[in-house]
Amino acid sequence: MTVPTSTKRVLVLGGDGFCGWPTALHLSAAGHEVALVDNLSRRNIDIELECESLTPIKPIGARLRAWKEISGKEIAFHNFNVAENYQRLLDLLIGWHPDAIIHFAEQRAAPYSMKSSQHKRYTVSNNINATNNVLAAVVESGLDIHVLHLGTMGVYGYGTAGMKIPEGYLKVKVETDEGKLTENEILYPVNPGSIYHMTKTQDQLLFFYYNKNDKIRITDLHQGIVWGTQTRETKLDERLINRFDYDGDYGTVLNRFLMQAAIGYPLTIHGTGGQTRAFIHIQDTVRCVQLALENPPQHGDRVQIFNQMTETHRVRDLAKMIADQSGVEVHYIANPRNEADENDLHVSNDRFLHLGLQPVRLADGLMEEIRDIASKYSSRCDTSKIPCRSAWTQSIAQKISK
Ligand code: NAD
Ligand code: USQ
Repeated sequence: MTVPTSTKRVLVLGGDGFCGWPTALHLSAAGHEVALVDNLSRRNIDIELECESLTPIKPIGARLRAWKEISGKEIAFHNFNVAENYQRLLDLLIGWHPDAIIHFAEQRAAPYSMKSSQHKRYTVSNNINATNNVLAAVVESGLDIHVLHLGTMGVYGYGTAGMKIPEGYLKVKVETDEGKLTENEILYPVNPGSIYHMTKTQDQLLFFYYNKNDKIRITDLHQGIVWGTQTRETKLDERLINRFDYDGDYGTVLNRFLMQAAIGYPLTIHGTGGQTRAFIHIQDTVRCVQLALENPPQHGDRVQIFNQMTETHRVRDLAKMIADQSGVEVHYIANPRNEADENDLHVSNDRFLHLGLQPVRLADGLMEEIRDIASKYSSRCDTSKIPCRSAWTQSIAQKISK
């Protein structure tokens, strides 16, 4: 285990989740002092959806005891709702003095956010209030805390305007009233594709404002679709195993395809499969967060935005790659989402590459993931939960029910 040059005290919000849990272990292993906050809402959503992680995740207490036994390191856990329990959050900051907060604590599934008006309203109030509470509490605490947030590539939409999507800011030329061209940099125009993605665009504005007004140091990580399950630390003991979502609401496309290949369930391509998306392995997620934590913005810097992704792929190409390796069938089905059938996507990710990220290549990890996770736990899969039933509009709902 490496010891960082400067050990930080890090509060991980959403630390029981798919990205938060392995990040917490990774930072703890790297020598940082880590505490978690989570209201276990994601585990409650499993109960609502009557579907569990494909991997047998342990309760948070058992996870933390196992980590203590294996690493000798203690991680504290606080169970409260960041979006609702402002005072508890503020007291924790004032009492514990973190150097950094890593904010994962949001409802993160686009299909779940589109299921009904109740799910839309929950996602908006949970995500936006959580982010605003974090920022307001940092200001009220008077502490110099670096805020890192997990945002999404989806804030940009998935078009390219003939250029690589830059890391957050777009250079523009504006014609003044006198007819002169002036140069400026603005936040890249947002184009969300779901209520969930829309909350992330609102988060961006909150960051912009609190950074401008209160000089909070903020890093916003615009992450692509995370694939894979395990990291170096979660592999150390089965009690540390990470979550693997495969259902129609929370399962993301590549992990779903890997699980479907493992059980011989035809791959479910929405529409033409021409959607191109950005991807990153969970091992690279935790490395990127560590790099961003250990390279904070300077005082007075604007919000730092990193594109946290390593590869782009078209959905039908992913399906072909997995079908070629596993022999599973591929099915084209009506798309429950309101999204472009085909798009190109070129993304700049130079900032993490310059900080030394060496990406895990998709082509190298797929079969290991099928063998070690998807096949191993396939008996836990409830195939009735695989179809994506959340429709973006009523007319799409009618179309897909035919
Ligand atoms: P997840 O649902 O597995 O984890 C989120 C955790 O936050 C859960 O444990 C949940 O219980 C907790 N939580 C939610 N609202 C809370 C609240 N109000 N108070 C306290 N705890 C709360 O999701 P994830 O996949 O780990 O995603 C984490 C973050 O990363 C999200 O913000 C998501 O938008 C972002 N992200 C995820 C992916 C991906 O592919 N999984 C890709 C890009 C960005
Ligand atoms: N898709 C299929 N078949 C499936 C499942 C999905 O074709 O069985 C398609 C979808 O229609 C979509 C694409 O695959 O075009 C990606 O869907 P996804 O569920 O893998 O990803 P998405 O909804 O975009 O959300 C996920 C995470 C979210 C994160 C986002 C990053 O759940 O938290 O913010 O990826 S990004 O996509 O870059 O915006």
